[in-house]
Amino acid sequence: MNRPLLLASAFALLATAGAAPAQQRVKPVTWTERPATPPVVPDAYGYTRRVVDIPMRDGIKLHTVIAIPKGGRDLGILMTRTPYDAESALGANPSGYAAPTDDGTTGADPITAGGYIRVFQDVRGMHKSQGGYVMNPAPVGTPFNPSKVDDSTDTYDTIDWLVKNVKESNGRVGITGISYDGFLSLMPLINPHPALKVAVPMNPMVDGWRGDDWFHNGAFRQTMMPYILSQQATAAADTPFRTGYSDDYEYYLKGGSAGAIAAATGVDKMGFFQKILEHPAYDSYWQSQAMDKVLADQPLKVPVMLVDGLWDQEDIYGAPAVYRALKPKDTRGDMVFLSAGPWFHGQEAGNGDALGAIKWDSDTAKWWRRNVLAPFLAHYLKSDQPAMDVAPVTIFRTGTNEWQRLQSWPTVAAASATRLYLKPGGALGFTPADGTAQTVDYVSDPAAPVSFRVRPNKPTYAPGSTWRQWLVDDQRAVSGRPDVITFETGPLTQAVTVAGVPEVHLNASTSGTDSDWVVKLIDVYPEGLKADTTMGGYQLAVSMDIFRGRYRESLSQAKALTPNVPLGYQFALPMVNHVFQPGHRIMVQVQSSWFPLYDRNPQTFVPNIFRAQPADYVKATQKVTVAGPDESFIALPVVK
Ligand code: PG9
Repeated sequence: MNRPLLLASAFALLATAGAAPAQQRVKPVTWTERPATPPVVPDAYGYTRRVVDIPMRDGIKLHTVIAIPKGGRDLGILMTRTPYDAESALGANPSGYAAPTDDGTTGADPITAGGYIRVFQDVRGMHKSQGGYVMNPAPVGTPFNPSKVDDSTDTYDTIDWLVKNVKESNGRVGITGISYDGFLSLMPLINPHPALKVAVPMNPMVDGWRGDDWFHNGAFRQTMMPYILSQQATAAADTPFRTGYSDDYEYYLKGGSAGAIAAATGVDKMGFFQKILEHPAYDSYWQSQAMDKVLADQPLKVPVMLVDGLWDQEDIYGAPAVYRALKPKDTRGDMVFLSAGPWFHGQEAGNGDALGAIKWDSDTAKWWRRNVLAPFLAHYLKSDQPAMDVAPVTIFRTGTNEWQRLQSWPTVAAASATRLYLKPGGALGFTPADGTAQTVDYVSDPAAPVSFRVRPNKPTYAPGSTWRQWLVDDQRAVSGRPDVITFETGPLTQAVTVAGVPEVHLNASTSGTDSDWVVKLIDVYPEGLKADTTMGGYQLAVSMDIFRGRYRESLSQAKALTPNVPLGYQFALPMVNHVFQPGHRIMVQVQSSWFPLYDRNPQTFVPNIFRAQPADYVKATQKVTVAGPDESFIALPVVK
């Protein structure tokens, strides 16, 4: 090495002598404990798993997990399509839903016990499937699906592949799923594949505006915004919505309008939220994809059993709505079935002996899986098509806690409902009040909205959240509030059985130019119950819902309310099958906010509540008519 270079090297060496030694480049380290090829692990529950990416008619491949009973042949296929990760859904337990009972018998779980080939598939754009993701995509041919594919065509193409490539199959395919997966069990009823023999949509999302996940009668379910972010930001659905608050009530109150919160959290960048923002009313966007409406226009080709939770906190509208739409088409009475249990969202797949504090004296979910779902699936999926003894309607009657097998539902048609009148002095009764018009008044303050649950309101899916039981919370939590008005009968001297859809006929004025009305039908337990003192005085809501006043004249066109003029509001409450026992009281509560589940009505009419400004939120004096010719009442489907 020549001198200058030597010196330069020496200086370079000296210059670095004091500093840490430069990162010395080393060869890639291949040291590992992972075997070169993954081991073949024994399958759980005696199933062989096969994972395939099935090409759809447009070439997009959908990730599909197939669990085949070992050594099985001539088996029915039961499939579930999902946005919630097929591989994790079909994890240890191949049924993907109800786990086999601890005692090892799987009779309680007809899916695993049924010996079916179980198939789970990621929908387009979610998890390991290719393609773009659209929330509950509208059917092909409707205004908001410009493409040639939807979940109906994807299911058709998947079934076609399965019956041609799964040699253990008997060529008979069923589809089932809860909630979003329930929506995905309805879509294939449009132009069904000939191998599709049965559909069992459980708690399906059917109409996102009328009464399922996104709005109820126009009031926005803003605590679903974290779900929108999670589902749409990435295919892995792994984007958290961190509020920094342990109480959603506090967070959403400080956040202002739902639109402001969306802008602050990135939710406003999600395509589905942008559609919600653009379609706050029940316009063609919502109506054209309401699955009860869509299927009402389709020929009835596949037997379907709608499964409903009477206290479904997420999709209480869907199953009854589709049943109502399809039943008239079922002229032979052997195509459309309804099951309804005392369940929260999806509880039919788990343990059904209680819901929150309410005990049902038996595991209603297990009974239903064993006595209804198992024979129903077997009849359509097994090669020998065993006979089944499943009634058109299997519904649990709470209060007496008994299953009913009925030929039709509801038992009491709306036309023959009995009027339950809201009366002065907080009275409630089946005879109208005497005298001229009177009102019961309260002040609704958007700065102090009525909490839908005891605070702190944990975020919906936070660890320890009891979200799924909120519909059976004791309403005494808010009964004492001055902005919750209460009407109550005396102790019943004989049972009152309600079987059908209660309909609210509220007459009320507001000093504002918009208003929400929440009406709750409640069973009040007697004090000092000998059997179970913890339930003394419990106020169990058997049916309740919200209506956004701006839509009173038209669901598709918001219109300002005339201040201080009594106006009529008519809307249905979720269906009921309940006995108010002697000694119990019937109660009705009325309020004008249900927060933070529903966004606040500013009570000033603005074109779009998502864009309401702080100054728009004003107190309003509400006056509910409780006597005279316009006395408010609930048309109650009382069994006489
Ligand atoms: N209720 C949930 C959901 C359904 C459809 C759309 C969005 C959310 C669910 O449990 O899947």
